[in-house]
Formats: sequence, structure tokens, C-alpha cells
Amino acid sequence: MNQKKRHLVTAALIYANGPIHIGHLAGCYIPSDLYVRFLRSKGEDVKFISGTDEHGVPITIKARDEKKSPQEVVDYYYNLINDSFNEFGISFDIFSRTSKKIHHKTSSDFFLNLYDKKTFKEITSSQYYDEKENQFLSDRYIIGKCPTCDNENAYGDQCESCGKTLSPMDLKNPKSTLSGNTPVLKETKNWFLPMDKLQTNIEKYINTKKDWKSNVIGQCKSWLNDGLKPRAMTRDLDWGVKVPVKGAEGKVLYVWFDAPIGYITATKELDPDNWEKYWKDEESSLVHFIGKDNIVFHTIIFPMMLMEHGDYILPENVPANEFMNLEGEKISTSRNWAVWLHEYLKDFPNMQDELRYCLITNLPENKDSDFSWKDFQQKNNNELVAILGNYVNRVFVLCENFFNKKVPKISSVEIDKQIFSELENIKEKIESSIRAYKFREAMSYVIDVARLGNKYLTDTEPWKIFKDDPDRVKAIIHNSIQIVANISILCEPFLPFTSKKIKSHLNISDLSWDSVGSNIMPTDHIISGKAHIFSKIEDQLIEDQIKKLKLSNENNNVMPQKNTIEFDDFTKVDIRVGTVIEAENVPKSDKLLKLKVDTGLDQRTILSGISKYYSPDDILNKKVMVLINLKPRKMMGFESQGMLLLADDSDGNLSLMQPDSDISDGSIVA
Ligand code: B3M
Ligand code: ZN
Repeated sequence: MNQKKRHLVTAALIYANGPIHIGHLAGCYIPSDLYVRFLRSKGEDVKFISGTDEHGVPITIKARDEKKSPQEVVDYYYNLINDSFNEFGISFDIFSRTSKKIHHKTSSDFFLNLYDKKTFKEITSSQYYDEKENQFLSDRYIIGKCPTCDNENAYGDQCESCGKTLSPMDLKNPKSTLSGNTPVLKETKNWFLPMDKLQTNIEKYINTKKDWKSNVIGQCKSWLNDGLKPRAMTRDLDWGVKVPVKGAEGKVLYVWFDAPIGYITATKELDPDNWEKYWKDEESSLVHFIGKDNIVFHTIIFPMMLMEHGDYILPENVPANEFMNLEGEKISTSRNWAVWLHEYLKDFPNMQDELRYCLITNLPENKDSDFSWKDFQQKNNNELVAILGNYVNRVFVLCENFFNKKVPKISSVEIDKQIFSELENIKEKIESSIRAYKFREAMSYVIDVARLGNKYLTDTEPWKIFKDDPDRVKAIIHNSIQIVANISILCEPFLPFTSKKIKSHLNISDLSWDSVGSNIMPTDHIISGKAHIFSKIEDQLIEDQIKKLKLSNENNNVMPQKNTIEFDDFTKVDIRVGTVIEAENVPKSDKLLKLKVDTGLDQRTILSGISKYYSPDDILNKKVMVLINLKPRKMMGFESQGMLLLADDSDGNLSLMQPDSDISDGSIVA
């Protein structure tokens, strides 16, 4: 629970090198926005900080790819990203940029403060260098095999496959991403944060954090157990904050040194007179919302920097989320496997809350989650339309039909007290779930209020008793209008657009969280009639989205053409028609089938990695095409004397190539 005097809430500074997608929203922007909106509604003192991270190799690589300057890249994406956040109601108090002058000054001063305290270790070490490009290679300029999971394309700073944070020296078989060449080692001086020496202090700090999420503590513990190592806080690069000391020409601060300081800069920019209160007073609570790939930087490295500086408070909590997948697969920018926010709004205009709702109910709070279009449709149609929208509309229609849009008068004895005590109960549950960063749970309680209201109408059936007992109906509708007004308050952190719509139908302005109760709407207040809050999403729209996704993915996934070859090269290849005459699984292998194939010339053993797609029975007696003059290869203790031809869509699907008539074995394929 977080009940301090004031709150500084940050959401990760996203790299300004691409548009944003639903994974970003679900990772940290929706949770942080929801949390902050709740605190504001409680009347608490809160500042909500974010911005773009405009330094580091991710930016320079993008600039190179797009043949633009880094500045052009960050200017373009800053605007795109900022627009998307605005459109989705992410209510930052400031959305700043790390390329601003004020940030260069703030981070440079911070570095100097630690430099003067002799925190850094100056180390001259051998670093990878690309001789063709005349450039030192760090972070994303270098790829190689991950020492932990064997992923061939791990970056010099992180393996995206297993999440491990790396140094270039950890990579096996390193390659420059600039030239593709194997780099050489060259000496250079850099300033290192002696994380080994500071480990004990960090351990003490983390050990006090009993309420951190288990996925966050898990990562911290694994880092600490491995033993922290000194980490360079400067880079040989020409884009970033210049290292402000002598002998550091051509070097900039490591992006992960300056980026979190960006939170400080933005607070300063937002409130030049009072920013220090938020950063330097123990009565302030600092909470960082991030995705799981940023955990170590916010729980270990940044706190270390703050400790060494000495003037600052430390993060109170770092409620990091895991990742959200899309239709069962990892979201991928390069494969265009994503739902981009700026595209979503074109296809679903004014449907921000529908997406927010689907993301909130699916937040990857403790483990990776999945967004699917069918689920989106179902949640919209069965929950937003059928429960929430339907309830609100029912109440408006009843009030219009029976009382001409006027909130009916009620005598106090007639209040159904129990409804409001249940409401109070739910309100408290929502509140404690939000304070515990359990937003999925909190969202479900909000829908419970509409369920409660719906049930109240169904139980009391005002439409049946109006003739005989109009006073009772007055009470029921009066109470129902109160419930709708309460919903408009309780749903605001989650569904701000909906909240606004309901309030405008009720003809009321913003009300604070604590006004929830039985008496929000005064008697005789005029409301509007029918309130159409949500609309059904038809199948066609959803099918179009799925098609669009698959199409862009397919286009992206087609292997580019290989280099041209001479006809002579092709004639070296000897492919024949054959028949599979025996087929069995290879013991201890989950890939290979062992086949005997009649090639017309002989009967030979061929091993083929198709057991995920074909069982021995599927393939027995089938005609196949075999590359027969491939040099024999030993696999799992057997010699394979050729290769079956298969089509591979590079999306994990294989298809056996067969002649389309019963042509005899040994026929030449050319
Ligand atoms: N820019 C990583 C990212 O965009 C990094 C976060 C910085 S937060 C201070 O995922
Ligand atoms: Zn790995």
C-alpha cells in the first residue's frame, strides 16, 4: 500500500525510433495512467512523468536504416508517439524528450556529481571495434550467440530471447551489425559504475521491499545471485550527452545512465519551483511503471546512481509488467506483427476505451498475456455492450419513459440501503486492488457495479409495478441513476472516455472518488435520454483485422531472393523422384524421422527433420523428391544419404514436395 503525502509516477521513456503498439500500452502506459487517474480522483498530490528516450544506439541504428540524421528520426517519432498517447487519453503531466538542452545539463551535472565523488572507476579496456566503419561497437551494434540460451542474434546489451542483460564480451561469435564483419579488439577508456562494490547497499534496499511484485523481485534476485559487475556508464559514440570531463572527447553517456535521469529533468521542467519536493523528500513516493526488459535498470542501476548522489529518494515500487503477445505470437516490429495505435484509430474511430478495456482485462501483470481480435470483439460485445452499456442505457430509458428525464424524488425510508452498502464495498475493493497494482482485478470490480445495477432492476422490475406502486418506482429509478453516476466515477481511471460520456448524459461535471455513495444526483436534475455508450463490433471488422495482420506478416516473411547462380551450378544438383518404403521415429530426437527411400538407383537411409509435421504413417509409401548427391551426413548416430525436398514458409510451416503424377522412381527432377 502506498499512502504517502505525494506521488511521483513515471512511465518508461520510450525510444523515439518507432510508432507505438498495444504491447507498449499494456506494458506500462495504461497501468500508470490508470493508477495516476485514480490518485487524482482521490485528490492526492501526484505528478505523472514520461517522455521519449532519444539517445543510444537504438536511435542511431534507426537513423542509419532510414538514411536520416538521428535528430530527424527523434523529431518524427516524438510527434507520432505523443499524438498516439494523447489520443488514447494517457494523461501525462509532461511528456518530455531527452534530447532537450535542460536534460543534457541535468544528466551531465549528475554525472559530474558522481565523478567528483570518485564513484566511477576509469578503466581502459579492450572493446570491440569495427575496422571498416571506424567505430567502437557496443549495445545493439553488436550481435552474437547468447551464452545463456544460444539465441544466435543476441545484442551486446541484452538477449531478447531469454531477457538476459549482457555485455558484448559475453557474446559468442560476435559480429558487427554495421558491416557484418567480425570485430577486432581495441583499447579505449570508459567510466564504470562499480556495481560489485555497491551490491551490498542495493541488497539492503531491495530486501526492504516486501510488497514488490514477484516477477520483479525474481529478476533482482537472479542478478544479485550472479554477482554484480562493474558496468560502463560511457560509450564511444557521437550521439548523446557528451561526457563532461577532460579526456572524454568523442564519448557520450551510456543511454541507460541518462535516460532515467530524464524523469528528473521532466519533473524540473514541469514544476521548476517545486520539483525537488517530489525527488528529495521522504514523504514522496516514487513509482516507476515499466516493462520487464527494463527491470534491472530501475531496481538496481538507477537506485545505485541515486544512492551515490545522495540527495534523492529511492523508488518505492517498480511494478513492472511482463509482455503482451498478439494472436499467440510475440509482437514484432520488424515482422509488422503488431497492432499500431495510429492504425487502430483509423479502423476503430473513437473506440479508445474499447481497446483500453480489452488491454486492462488482459494486462500481463504476472505473466505474458495474449491479445486476440476475437477476444477483443467478445469482450466488447459481451461485457461492454451487454453489461455496462446496456445497464446505463436501460436506466436512462426508464427515467425518460417514467419521469420525463427528471431524477425522481424519493423519501428517505425508501432507499434500498443494501445496494449502497454493496456499492461501498465494491468501491473499497477497487481501491485496494489499484493500490496493490492489481488492475485486472480492479477492472472486474467496476463491471460488477453494472452487474449489481442490472440485477437490482431485474429483481425489482419497475416496468411491471409502475401502475400499482409509482412511489416504489420513483425510488428504484432514483437509486439506479445514483448507481450510474457512481459508475461514471469508478470507471474514470480505466475508461476515461466512457466516464466522460456518461457524465455528459447525466449532465454532471467531474466528481471525486470519495463522493461515491447514494446521494450524487439531486432530485429533479434533468438528464438526457437514451445513452448509447458502446456498439457491437461485427464479425467482418474483426476478420478484416486478422487478414490485415496475416497479410503484412506474410509479405514480411518471404525470404528475399538469394544471389543469382550459373546454370552450371544448378546442373550439379541431382534430384530424383523416390518412394518412402520404411519410416520410423529416431529415438531421443523430437525432430527427425528415419526413412528408407527407393530412389530407383538404390534403397538408402535418409534422415529428415519433419517429425513435428509428419508421422511415420503419414509419410510411408509416399512419392517424394530427394536430393541424392548431397554429401552423406551423420545425425543422431545414423548416416543420412540425401535430403527430402520440402517447402518452408519461414513461419514454421513445412510442406512435403511431391510429383503430381505417379511417375517412376529415379526420374530426374530439373
Ligand atoms: N528507452 C527502453 C524502452 O524503450 C528504454 C526505457 C528507458 S526508461 C528510463 O523499452
Ligand atoms: Zn538468451
